[in-house]
Amino acid sequence: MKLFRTLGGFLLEYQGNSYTNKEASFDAEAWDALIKHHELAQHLVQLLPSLQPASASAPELLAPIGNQEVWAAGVTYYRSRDARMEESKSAGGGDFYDRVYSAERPELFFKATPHRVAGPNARVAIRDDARWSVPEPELALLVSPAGRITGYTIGNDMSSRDIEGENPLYLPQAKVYDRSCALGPCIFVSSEPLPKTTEISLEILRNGEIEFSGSTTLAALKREPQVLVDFLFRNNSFPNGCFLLTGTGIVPPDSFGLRKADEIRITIPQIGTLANFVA
Ligand code: DO4
Ligand code: MG
Repeated sequence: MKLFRTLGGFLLEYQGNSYTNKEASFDAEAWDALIKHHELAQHLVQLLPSLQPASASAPELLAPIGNQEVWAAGVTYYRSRDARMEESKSAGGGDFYDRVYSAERPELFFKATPHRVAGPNARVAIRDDARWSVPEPELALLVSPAGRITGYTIGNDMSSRDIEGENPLYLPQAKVYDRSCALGPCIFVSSEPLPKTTEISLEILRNGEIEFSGSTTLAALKREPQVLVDFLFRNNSFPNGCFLLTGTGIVPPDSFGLRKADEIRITIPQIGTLANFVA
């Protein structure tokens, strides 16, 4: 089951049919009330009789976020550990990445408030003071206020690699700025874990041509999603639930940096494709 947030409300794709709600106003609070449900899949099925068949025209999609915080896990794939050790070596930070990759406690960091999040087909940004920026294609978890994974979406953890590489203490500046995160195109609602064979793929297009592409699978994710969530919820509450990005396993080579007008496409087959343009 797929749940989309649209300009006029929401759209639910279920068993080959599309349904929509018809409420005079469907704002961020209404979206929160919907997606924070502890039994989201069951709740949506119960709503079906009150919904209308959706029209054939494609509605404008919004990021599937209301008032949730977005958090992120880091160095959960060997590829990310490797690239970051290399880029921070001269700053003396290389060892930290290796240690956090093998430690019991994961790296978790605050990524974005809703106003910093871009939706499908919207602009993501590179910082004006960064020389080297990359997208990080990541599986994003929708987590209920009680700490249960109720759905999945696609996340882009845009990162300024030169700023992070200069000093690990610059991480919040490398990671958190306007339009540094994208989410979408929908929430794939399921309380079942995604299979390890699930593929995450990235394509970056420049002037319509593929400039970089790469892929990985969830088999390369070192930590179980629920373990990441359990650490995040230690002494931390999320009244509207939250989104948690699970780390990147695709890092373009050092010779690659994003440029303005590049198109970023991230695909996870069960969820769809999240496309964004760099501004
Ligand atoms: O340690 C820095 C951030 C790591 C990260 O964002 C990732 O591995 O995806
Ligand atoms: Mg990341």
